[in-house]
Amino acid sequence: MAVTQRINDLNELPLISRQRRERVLSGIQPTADSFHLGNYLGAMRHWVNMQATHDCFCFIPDLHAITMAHDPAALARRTRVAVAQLLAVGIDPQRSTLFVQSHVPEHSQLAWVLGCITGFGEASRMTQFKDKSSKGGAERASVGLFTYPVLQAADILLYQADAVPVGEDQRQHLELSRDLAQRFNKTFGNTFTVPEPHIVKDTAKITDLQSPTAKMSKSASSPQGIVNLLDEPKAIIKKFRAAVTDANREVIFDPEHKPGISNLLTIYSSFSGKSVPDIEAGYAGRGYGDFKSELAELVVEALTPIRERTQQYLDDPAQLDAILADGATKARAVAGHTLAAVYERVGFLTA
Ligand code: ATP
Ligand code: LTN
Repeated sequence: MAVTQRINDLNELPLISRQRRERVLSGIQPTADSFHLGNYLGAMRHWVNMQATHDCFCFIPDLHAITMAHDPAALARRTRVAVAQLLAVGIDPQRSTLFVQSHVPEHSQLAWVLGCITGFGEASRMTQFKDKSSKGGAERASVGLFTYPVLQAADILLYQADAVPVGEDQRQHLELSRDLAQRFNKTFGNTFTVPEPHIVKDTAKITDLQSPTAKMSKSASSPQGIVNLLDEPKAIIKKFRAAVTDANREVIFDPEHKPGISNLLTIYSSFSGKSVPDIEAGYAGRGYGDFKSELAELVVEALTPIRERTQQYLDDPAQLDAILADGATKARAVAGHTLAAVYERVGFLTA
């Protein structure tokens, strides 16, 4: 296709349209056999709710999942389980575009271009890289782990996302995505929407039940501190009963002095829909025991249908594949459009 023809097409189909619904995009890595309460309350639940008002893109970043050493069979299994869990919590493939990152080659293609406008020093300041690379010795960290945030920027900018709902740990990566969008726009002409982070303060950092000042994380050392969406009721009850709490016996929200009980209160409030002061009032004078076991019951009640629905999706792999094929087609239509504009603007010849 002639270059002028392509430019005309781009003008007809503005990349950054003012008329469309606000677009949100987010992803969650397939790095465990189950997602956990932090992923659910900090991120996934917001994606589900935003489907009513936004044009949602929701994906599994499997390219990101190979930045650390991984087992190929586990990655394939976890990618399926990840998609099944997203469907089970309420991501609706009719309303949202649900896809797997590696099915859309434009992510890697845009990441290369963005990598060429990212400073080495800028990438070196990413705290997640510092944390993750220090675990195995910085020398042995992969270049992929280093450029991880650039690929993340490509994920976001390809879809012209207005907002990116994530937990607090992703704030710095979003800042980089914004910087790269602005830098590209300034250098090569207006091309990308500059995305806003959407971080819901109350649930932005759910902490580990065993170390209540650390983020609940798939890669945490002790499984006892992580409540998984796919845990059996018995395991959930056991983990809440053993949750580390604080010296006195009052159920009071005070993150600085009582991080354990405050984290449990946040979880309680999210699942019950009750405000923290109402919950505090309900447990006045009753101590931790009742509170913990009633919280465990609430969580079991909420997670049981999610676990059952996940299994139903896993039992029908053909349906899962069809959903993903459809999602990839929808995603590529948008991603291809942005990438064509980028290639044009940086001066690549039309193939
Ligand atoms: P890993 O340990 O493999 O880095 P993770 O458990 O931190 O994984 P991610 O896949 O990195 O999870 O994150 C998926 C989404 O869940 C992101 O939006 C992230 O901000 C959010 N998230 C992860 N952990 C928490 C948490 N403890 N509290 C709130 N949000 C969280
Ligand atoms: N780094 C993210 C996962 C991720 C992501 C994205 C989140 C990859 N690409 C794009 C939002 C938008 C994480 O949650 N650890």
